[in-house]
Amino acid sequence: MSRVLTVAAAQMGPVARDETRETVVERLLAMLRKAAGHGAELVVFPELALTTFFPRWWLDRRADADHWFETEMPGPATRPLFDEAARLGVGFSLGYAELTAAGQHYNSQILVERDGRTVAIYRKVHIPGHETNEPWRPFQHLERYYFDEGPDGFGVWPAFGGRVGMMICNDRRWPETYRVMGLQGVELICCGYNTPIHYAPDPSQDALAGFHNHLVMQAGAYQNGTWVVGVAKGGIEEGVDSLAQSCIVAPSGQIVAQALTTTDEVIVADCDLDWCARYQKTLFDFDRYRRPEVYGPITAR
Ligand code: CDV
Repeated sequence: MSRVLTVAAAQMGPVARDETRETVVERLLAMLRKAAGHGAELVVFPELALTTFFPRWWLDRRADADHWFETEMPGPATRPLFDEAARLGVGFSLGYAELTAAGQHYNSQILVERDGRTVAIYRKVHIPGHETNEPWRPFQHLERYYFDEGPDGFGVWPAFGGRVGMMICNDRRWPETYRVMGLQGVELICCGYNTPIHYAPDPSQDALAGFHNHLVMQAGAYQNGTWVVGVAKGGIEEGVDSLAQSCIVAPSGQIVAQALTTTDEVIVADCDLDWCARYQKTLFDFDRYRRPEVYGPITAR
């Protein structure tokens, strides 16, 4: 049986601070339908897709930010996306801010199968930025103030006829992210991101933002023999220019589809999941060649 999965990356342009969830979901629906028209079976949306990237602003009372968070998924505003996806028989992965019943705040990404079943919720492991507000700081990125660290690590789930994992934005820069999933036989990783192009702590990196974005996802794909779908919320959002360049990367490390704009844009690729074994069972045969006894420094504190 063929294991060619048609996957879409649904890149978003900016979401304004005052944009409602309903308006955003209309944009997501338009891209979902377009992707379905191209035969997509899985549509990957960006990190924090439902709102503007609110961790760029400090609020004295953290609870005042709770309106950016979803307390149920789907909730009233997101239900139309779930219903339409199930009607079309298309699965999706969606990034959003999650507030749990226990009061935990996570930067999360849900994976939903083609029949509407929730496969998993991934909670971001590597949270960048600061937990306090010091006005002298050049880099105002407060993810660590608003979000708790995801406690579950990197899972891999049987879904879409293969083995699917998730990571969010900063996770994609860490080789450990891919390797933990690679050791579980991952075949496709969904990754949403919001990446400001100007990196104030070291502006020499600004010109390399696009290069680094592709470098890490292409290397992670190749070194673990997996498809990687990287999806941006790009463009100038509330004055912050953010990287677009969404792409779909093959297990060979080659980019097979890439967004050309910085706005809402759908790109599609046929992802042959059997391609993964060609890399996972040859040069990177973990069972034969791995040397965990010499990797101690990776896990030592
Ligand atoms: N949302 C992110 O995790 N963004 C980081 C920025 C802050 C460097 C990233 O790695 O793209």
